[in-house]
Amino acid sequence: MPTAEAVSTTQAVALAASAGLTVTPRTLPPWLFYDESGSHLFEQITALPEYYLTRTERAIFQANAREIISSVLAENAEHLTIAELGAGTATKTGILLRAAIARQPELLYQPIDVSQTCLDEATELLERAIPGLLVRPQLANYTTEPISLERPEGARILALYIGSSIGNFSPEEAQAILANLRAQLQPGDVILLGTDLAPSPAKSIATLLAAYDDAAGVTAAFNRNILTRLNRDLDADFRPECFRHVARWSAIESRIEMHLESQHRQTVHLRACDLTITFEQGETIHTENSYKFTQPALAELFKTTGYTPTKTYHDEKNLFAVTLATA
Ligand code: AVI
Repeated sequence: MPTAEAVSTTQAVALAASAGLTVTPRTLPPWLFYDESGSHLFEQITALPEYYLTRTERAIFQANAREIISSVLAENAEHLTIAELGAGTATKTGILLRAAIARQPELLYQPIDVSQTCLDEATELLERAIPGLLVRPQLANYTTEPISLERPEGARILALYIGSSIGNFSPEEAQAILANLRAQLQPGDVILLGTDLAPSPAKSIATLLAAYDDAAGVTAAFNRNILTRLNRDLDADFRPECFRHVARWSAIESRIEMHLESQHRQTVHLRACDLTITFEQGETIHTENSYKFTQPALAELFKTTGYTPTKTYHDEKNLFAVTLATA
């Protein structure tokens, strides 16, 4: 028998698919990417030569972790706790956790994620790898539910929102997420935000597009996997190979968009939703936005959500930014 969690996820998939596929333009929300094989494909994406985001952010952490931790502990703060929104398996976070443990014998790490599997994996892995680390995971959808952070006596909170995760939300949603987090913070607490940067003289649109349309076709498989998921969860009969992966740069919205384009006229049945949909040739399903930021846009985002940016770290090529901002 399916578990209660599986049943409610399937209901959410059915709701999302019937809402998004019956309107024009057709859309599917990006959280649908992350079933087991989608999560595995995303892991592969992060190691692709074209997908510079993950390795660039990791290199920024490696070069600056000590300074980042010191700046949070400045001004008489004796210790800190690290929280993380959308922690996933927290692979890059280890660099910051180790730098913090070098400054204090024990560290409370509070990862927040919608995936229990990711939280369990991160907890086991990190507690084994980093002596002195206490992981207290929180299963929550930080985009819609209020979060609650623990504060050991006298500790500062360093809240991480890294990996360009904020880029997958609309400007309004991004503001709501940061404001939701801000409500848990006190003056002196710090957020560390990892964002991908908009094209500039140093960063071409071609570089951006390649990151979302790699030569090996992993991102295309990741995009099409959303249809495979609907086939499984909703007893649908999509033929994913009949949809072309499309990545586009929208200068107006400052975002990469991912779409699936129907290669010919075709009819699809989603039996669990009692839905039949005909796609015309060239008709698209919009599956993801990935917003790219300029410095002024970032400054505005911090200002409207109640933070003061104090330092921005870049890679040499100005591809990616990691910004520290105080509450
Ligand atoms: C998870 N997120 C930050 C990725 C991004 O770059 O927007 C998702 C992704 N989509 C295609 N490739 C990677």
